[in-house]
Amino acid sequence: MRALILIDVQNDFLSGGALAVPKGDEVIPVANELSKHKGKIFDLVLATQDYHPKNHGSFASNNGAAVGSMGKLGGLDQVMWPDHCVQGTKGAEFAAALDMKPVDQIFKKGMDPAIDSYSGFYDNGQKKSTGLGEFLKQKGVRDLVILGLATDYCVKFSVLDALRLGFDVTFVKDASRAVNLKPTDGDTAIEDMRKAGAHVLTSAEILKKSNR
Ligand code: VGL
Ligand code: ZN
Repeated sequence: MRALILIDVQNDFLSGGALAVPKGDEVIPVANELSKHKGKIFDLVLATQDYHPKNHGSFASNNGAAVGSMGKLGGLDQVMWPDHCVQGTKGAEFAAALDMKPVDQIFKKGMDPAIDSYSGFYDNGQKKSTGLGEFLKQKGVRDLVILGLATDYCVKFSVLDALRLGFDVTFVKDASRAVNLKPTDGDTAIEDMRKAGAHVLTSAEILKKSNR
């Protein structure tokens, strides 16, 4: 069983959004192309949604801090982000151009104001599960193909948790974009994922390998 996982393809991470990822919009057509193959290459298509209360501790505005500075949250180092993906706002919604019809289930994260949650599996303290890992195991899924936003945060931490949980993980290079607070962050994240055991492929390579 193989699942395609779309990480945080939400308005606030797209152009014009509160935490716009450079070229983030470019992941949408690639995600749509891959999710068309549900029932063939992929048995399941899942999505994660960053979904913060407006008092979330990762927001610079709630800490009297400068956006992009470093602070602490839940005893961990924490980037101070602009307010983003606030529950009930347009920015938290999935991109209008993202095809949600193939999506079987959505896993929300980042709801606890006292800790951030980059990974789609666990919060940053690895304390609370979103239910994604349990859901996948229960469905008998062993292989994961992961894409979305952002390469150097939520995608990377989702891939690393998935590997730790024992899944075979493929990261889709052309279907992900990085925040790049430092210009090399995206490339470093890809190296970290590769070193941890992820396959790094393009969407074309995935389609070709599956002969479709
Ligand atoms: C993300 C920063 C803060 C992400 C979420 O989806 O990569 N990055 N919240
Ligand atoms: Zn967030």
